[in-house]
Amino acid sequence: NTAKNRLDYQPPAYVISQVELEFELLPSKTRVLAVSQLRRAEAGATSLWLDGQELQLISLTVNGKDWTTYEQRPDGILLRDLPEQFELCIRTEINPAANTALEGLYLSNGAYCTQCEAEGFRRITFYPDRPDVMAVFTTHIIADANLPFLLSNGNLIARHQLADGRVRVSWHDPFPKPCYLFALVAGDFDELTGSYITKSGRNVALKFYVDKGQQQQAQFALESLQRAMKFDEDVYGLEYDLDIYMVVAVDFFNMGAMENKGLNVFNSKFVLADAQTATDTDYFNIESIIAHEYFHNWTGNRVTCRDWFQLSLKEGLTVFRDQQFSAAMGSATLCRIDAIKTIRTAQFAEDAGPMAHPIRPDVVEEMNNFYTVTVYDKGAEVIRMQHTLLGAAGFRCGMDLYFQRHDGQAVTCDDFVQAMQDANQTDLSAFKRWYSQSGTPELSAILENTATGVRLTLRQQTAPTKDQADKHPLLLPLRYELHDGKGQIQSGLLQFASAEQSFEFTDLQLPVIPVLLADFSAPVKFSYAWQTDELLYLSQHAQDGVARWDAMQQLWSDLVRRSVRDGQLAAIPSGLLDVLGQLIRSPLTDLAFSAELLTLPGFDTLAEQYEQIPVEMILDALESYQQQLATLFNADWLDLYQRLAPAPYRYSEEQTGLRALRNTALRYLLRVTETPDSLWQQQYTGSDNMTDKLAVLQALVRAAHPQAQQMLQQFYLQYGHNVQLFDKHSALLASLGTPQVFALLDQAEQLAQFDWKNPNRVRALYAVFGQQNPAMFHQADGAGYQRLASVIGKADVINPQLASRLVTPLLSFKRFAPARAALMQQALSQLQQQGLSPDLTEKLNKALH
Ligand code: BAL
Ligand code: ZN
Repeated sequence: NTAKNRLDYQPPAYVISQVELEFELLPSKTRVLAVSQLRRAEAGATSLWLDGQELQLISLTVNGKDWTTYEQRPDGILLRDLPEQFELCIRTEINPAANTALEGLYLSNGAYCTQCEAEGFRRITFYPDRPDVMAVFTTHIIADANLPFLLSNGNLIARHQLADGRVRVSWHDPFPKPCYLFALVAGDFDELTGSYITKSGRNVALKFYVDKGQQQQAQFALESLQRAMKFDEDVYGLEYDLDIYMVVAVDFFNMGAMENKGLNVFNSKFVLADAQTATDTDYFNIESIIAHEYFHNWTGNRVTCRDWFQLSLKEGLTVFRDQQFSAAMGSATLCRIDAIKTIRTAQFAEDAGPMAHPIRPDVVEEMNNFYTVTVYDKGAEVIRMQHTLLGAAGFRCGMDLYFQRHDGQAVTCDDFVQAMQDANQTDLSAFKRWYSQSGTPELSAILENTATGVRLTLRQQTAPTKDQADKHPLLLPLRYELHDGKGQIQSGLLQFASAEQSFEFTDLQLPVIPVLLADFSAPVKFSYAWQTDELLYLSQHAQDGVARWDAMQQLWSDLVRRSVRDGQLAAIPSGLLDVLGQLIRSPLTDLAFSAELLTLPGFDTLAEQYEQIPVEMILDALESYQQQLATLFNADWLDLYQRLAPAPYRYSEEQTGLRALRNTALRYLLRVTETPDSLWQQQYTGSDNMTDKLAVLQALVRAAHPQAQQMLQQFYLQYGHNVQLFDKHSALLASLGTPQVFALLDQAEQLAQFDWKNPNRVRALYAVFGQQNPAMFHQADGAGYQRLASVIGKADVINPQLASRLVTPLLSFKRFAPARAALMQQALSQLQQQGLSPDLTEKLNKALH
């Protein structure tokens, strides 16, 4: 067991002021020279641990002398008898071509690139690979002239032609940084350039590097970056700090993107977009991820994490900031709905499974396993609650103080909350339990009349999780609306911090219809005994858009719950049909919001509401309800579809809304046999954009339409040469809810474009199969579990991070009925027979013991 504990933190024995790196790039024999200036930081220390993995050590000197007092181990070197101050010079050789784990320096389609977070730098050279060692980096890259772009962090300071024909370039990053923010890229790209003038008048060069021929597809990302830079100045007063900001798009990448100082590396699917290859959702994601990585320049890079247990310090905060940005660029309500879906599906599932952990974990074996929805998305909710409690102005004061105190430092989540507290002269100590407690709080409410008004009694409890038995009450900021049903509303913010507490409201008598979690003001499960007509009322009259949507979601989840309980489908109340009919016939001005109101909760959202997940019953109920809505409102759907005429494609809020609602109508229409094929065929062939084409395929797949497979094949033949579209084809295929999917997956693995070494290719098939195809993944004979387990076994040998992410849906086997749980467990146990990476080992040990 290699578990590390948060409380065991020790400051570094030596610190590094400067490091000079020189790379001589060759695919299987890259030479790395690292010259570091070290100084003792811990009194009396004479030894120093340097992390190192998969490195060939060539030489090691201290102050110019060969150093022999060291001990080499499989995971690094322990240097002994060190002076107080010294220059350490290490030469190593590495093999980028053999690096399929995609950590450290590797090759992506012939281009060299790096990924160092969390612990990839140790695969480049021996170094104290920990975020609290911050040094000024100078990087020299020597490569053949066929790699015209040689990039690293900071500013370009030199470029020379060497006598042997090679080129040597030098970069200097004046901002001290931990090695996880180091980056190097070398390749032949197309370059798209732009600029940004900061609020203090500095001109920043913006450069995007993409595969040849794709330059124009980076235009939207470039404009997104400019908007993000402006947003951070306007909202947080934060300006960019180097003369150049570079983004490189690569196809081989484990994550979405990486915020390396001045040189972001992106998964190409989050950079490249045009109407013919990207959907509205892709555009949204690109804008948000470009912003996320940019915002890290302050929240992550200028102020970084002391240790990896503090990951949410930068990730929770930066997700919150990118959510604020997306909300400002489009519809705040829709962005919020998106975020809520993530919490209610993946995050609640994580809390209820074997990997449950607080947003600031206490025990970690493999750090890569903690880049989770809990650290990121629940982490963002925890920041959002502070924003709610302190108000926008108070939160800004806290951020200002945080930067004033900690710029250039590696700090903790406690330091962040301290700054928030001090700037607002308030006490957040009760709130801080959100950082240390895992699990999903369950909140319930009762309303009763008193002599003077209404009493609201709240209760909260958090069930024990795999990692923590004892739970305590949390401070919940609750945005409420109390409706008297006649148009009077009392609204405000409650702070609820004990197991049970009552709040009195005067000038009010029951009946009162409550909204208690407007804007999802705390990441909890909330239950209240609403009547159907009360939810229908809220769906139309709640002031908060999220609450209106939530009322609709609640109506459906109540219906599904009753169907599950009674073993027969509960009838859709006529009032709900009236509201839906009204919406279809005359949608709200916000068309995208209307589309959300007309869409049932997904399987995953519903599943998280059951201790033991009744797979078939949820799927059957959802299927039946959607079929009913399709049939009952057939004429209205058609009418709606025909009224929403598309204009030439542009990515705009208005057009996105129109497409979302029109394609919602299409999904219902394709469930009805009377709908002529010409309707969807026309959309497929006639539309000028990928959003609408793909919507046809999605609708065919979801409706298990007889022509779904044939159309997928046609799509593949027409568009499969483009990797982004190849992945879209894979994802559609993997979500086919019929048993043919198994044979189709086999075929897809054989296609020329498929590559086990490319995480995008593998995820498009198997992350989708495991996470978005509940009917087939959970097929009763266990074929889905077997399939995923065998893929994971294969992937683990190539890329442990990829394998470890794919395993998530199998880990929660205890949530299912015994027969199914046994099949899932069996698939995991078989997998465990194989020698596994530390990544999978940690997860399987937790799940199976
Ligand atoms: N730091 C890893 C990628 C991201 O969260 O931006
Ligand atoms: Zn991030």
